Amino acid sequence: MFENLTNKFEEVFSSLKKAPSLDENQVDEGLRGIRQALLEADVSLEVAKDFIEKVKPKALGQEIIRSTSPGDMVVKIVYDELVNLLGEKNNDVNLNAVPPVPMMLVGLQGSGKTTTTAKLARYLENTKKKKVMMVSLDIYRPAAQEQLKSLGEQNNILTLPIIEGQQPSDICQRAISAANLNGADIILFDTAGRTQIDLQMMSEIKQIENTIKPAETFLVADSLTGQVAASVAKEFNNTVNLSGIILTRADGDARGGAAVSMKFVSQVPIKFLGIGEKIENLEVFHPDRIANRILGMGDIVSLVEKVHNLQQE
Ligand SMILES: Nc1nc2c(ncn2[C@@H]2O[C@H](COP(=O)(O)OP(=O)(O)O)[C@@H](O)[C@H]2O)c(=O)[nH]1
Ligand SMILES: [Mg+2]
Repeated sequence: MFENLTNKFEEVFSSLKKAPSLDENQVDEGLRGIRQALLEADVSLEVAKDFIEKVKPKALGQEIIRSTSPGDMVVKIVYDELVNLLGEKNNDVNLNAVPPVPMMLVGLQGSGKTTTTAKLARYLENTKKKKVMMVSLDIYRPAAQEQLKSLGEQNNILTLPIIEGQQPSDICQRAISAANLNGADIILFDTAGRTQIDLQMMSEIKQIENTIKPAETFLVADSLTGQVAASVAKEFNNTVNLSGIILTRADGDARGGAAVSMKFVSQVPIKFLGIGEKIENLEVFHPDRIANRILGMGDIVSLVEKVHNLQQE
């Protein structure tokens, strides 16, 4: 992920770092390169503009330009702003509710909801040591409920038995009693998507939200759709109270624009990345580590220390 962005940033930074001193023109040129890199990654114009506006006055500060290592200091400023843009820190999954803790996954059709439901169940069982029950509310697509059932069977995760023809609100009620009976700590509700946002889907997920009162509502969004993913999140967040984004297909996304824009555009933080089709291919999203990866510098920590030392001098 982020290969393109990383290559561009490396280009910009290598010329900035080579310069023994920096003037305003050189900083400007570097910032133009960064802006271009963001736009090519399919970050929205608004996000790119805001980013540059935040970096610029800091990078042009006298203490930076006059320092002995101005290039490194600019890298540090860009790194800090990138961490901010990505969401500062990861807020862990909220388990702070009376069990069985309800959580729901929403999103467009094909975004990866059902696969991600199983990945998340695996994560919560392995990492949080919780017993999870998975429930499909996708009554529209043939075989959607069976898809979740077989993921459960393959991976030894509890699912709610299917009753044909039952409506989502009744399935929700049945799930809560079944989870209580089975001693499940968490219920994951996989919902039905549409190819595009429509009123019916929105009113259905709103109803589910009212019924189950989820501790977490995750939007599952396809990283490959770039800016669109971020605006889809914004729209969903107008209807339901999204608590986090799970960005899927990050494994195939060389551009990474969705990851970079998501928080800014939708106001919702990314909590996980889907990085493959397998059940274990779910990664907790840490903005600082991702910023590190984007800037392509394995040793940003030592760079930060170096800058810190320079500032002490
Ligand atoms: N490469 C990759 N494929 C994924 C990822 N997440 C889901 N998929 C695939 O996307 C397709 C649609 O997933 P599905 O869970 O059925 O989507 P849903 O319609 O939202 O429930 C399946 O073929 C999944 O294997 C991911 O993180 N990486
Ligand atoms: Mg599905």
